[in-house]
Amino acid sequence: MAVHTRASIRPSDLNIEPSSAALLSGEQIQSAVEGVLSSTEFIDIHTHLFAPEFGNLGLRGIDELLTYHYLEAELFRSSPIRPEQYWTLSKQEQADAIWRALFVENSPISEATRGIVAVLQAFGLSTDAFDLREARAFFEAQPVEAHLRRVLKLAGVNAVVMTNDPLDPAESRVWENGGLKDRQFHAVLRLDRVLWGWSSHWKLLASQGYAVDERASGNSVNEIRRFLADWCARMRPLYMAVSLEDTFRFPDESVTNKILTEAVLPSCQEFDRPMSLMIGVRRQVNPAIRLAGDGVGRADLRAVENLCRSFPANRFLVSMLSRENQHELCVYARKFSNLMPFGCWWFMNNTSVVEEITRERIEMLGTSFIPQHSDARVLEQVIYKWRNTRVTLAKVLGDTYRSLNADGRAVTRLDIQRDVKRLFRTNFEQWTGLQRG
Ligand code: FIX
Ligand code: ZN
Repeated sequence: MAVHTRASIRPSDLNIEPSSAALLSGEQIQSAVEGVLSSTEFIDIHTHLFAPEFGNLGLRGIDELLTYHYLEAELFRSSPIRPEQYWTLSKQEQADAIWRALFVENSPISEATRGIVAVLQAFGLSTDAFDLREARAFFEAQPVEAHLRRVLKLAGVNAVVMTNDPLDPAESRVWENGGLKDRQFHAVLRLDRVLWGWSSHWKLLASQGYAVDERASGNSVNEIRRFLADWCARMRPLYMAVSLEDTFRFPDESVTNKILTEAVLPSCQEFDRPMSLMIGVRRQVNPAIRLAGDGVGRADLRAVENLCRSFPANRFLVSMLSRENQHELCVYARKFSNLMPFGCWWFMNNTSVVEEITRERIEMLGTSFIPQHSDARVLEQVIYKWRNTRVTLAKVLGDTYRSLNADGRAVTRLDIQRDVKRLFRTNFEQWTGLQRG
């Protein structure tokens, strides 16, 4: 009986480049994987970057890179400066202090300090200068628009998903005056202040004309849905999102649960938007160091189990902050097709952990997950965060395809292109309809 296999298909039948349909030998796999990873442009599904029309909300340049809260946390471990002293300094003085302590007086071997070195290298700047004059002059001289496109090209990213807070006055002004125009940037309706910050922020909705109250009682739920509908029309968000503490429980009697189940998830269904849950932060365990003061805690993933089961018509993009929650998340994703694990969030975004988690996810989910997002807060960070991801994925995917080859199935460049595209584009496009624009 004739068995039709890929070997029996002529590339000309599929109008494809003959070499990409060729079966790769074990030796050829690694360079094919690296080639495909470097030639595939990724979608960065979660960042804190802003399109040019948001002006100075978008951070870039050496002073912002160095005063990144990851580096501030490391400064206070390697310098006698006290947080209260540090906050009295100007941005430039803060950057100088961080450069001196972490790059001059110590070796920049942490993930975050190595990132700065990689960015300087990418622009041909010296990586071991005693001060920041050269770097400052370079970044100050970069025309905003051209620099933005160049950075995204260097990062191999052609679509950037922002984090947009409808209750942030500076952002609201932009949305109310023309909104987003840049075709490489996409919006997300971030609802932290509405969901877990309700008691402090409900008045903001009331001041915008929504008849809500502190307990979200009476007609508040309908008014919150009206608020979400108005912002969906204004922002055309790809998804709605919230970060939640490690203590998050579902179901419970909290206002957060009430707003989530009676307003947000029904609105997600109404507008066919996924809901992103980023779970496991312990907010402000050390308030003295501000943004750097958040910690991590292991969460009870039964909340995710209950949400996926109770809301089968909703799609959940889920990222867990604690390493101890990753295996459970993979198992739950095997149980619920409305659950998409994504990214190695924040304290997880270290090469050794990214490699471990990605191997586990491939073993348990194949290509049905989204491996990474940058979480970049400063533009140029996408350069090293995506370079690190490509290096790690080349290692993991290379091993995976060599194992498949050893199992008895050869792979082609086409297979690798399809899989990489699914991991870093198609999964997200299908869940958000990004392609449909
Ligand atoms: O909640 C989030 O989106 C987190 O990513 C941020 O709050 C966090 O400060 C961060 O920058 C992590 O990388
Ligand atoms: Zn983030």
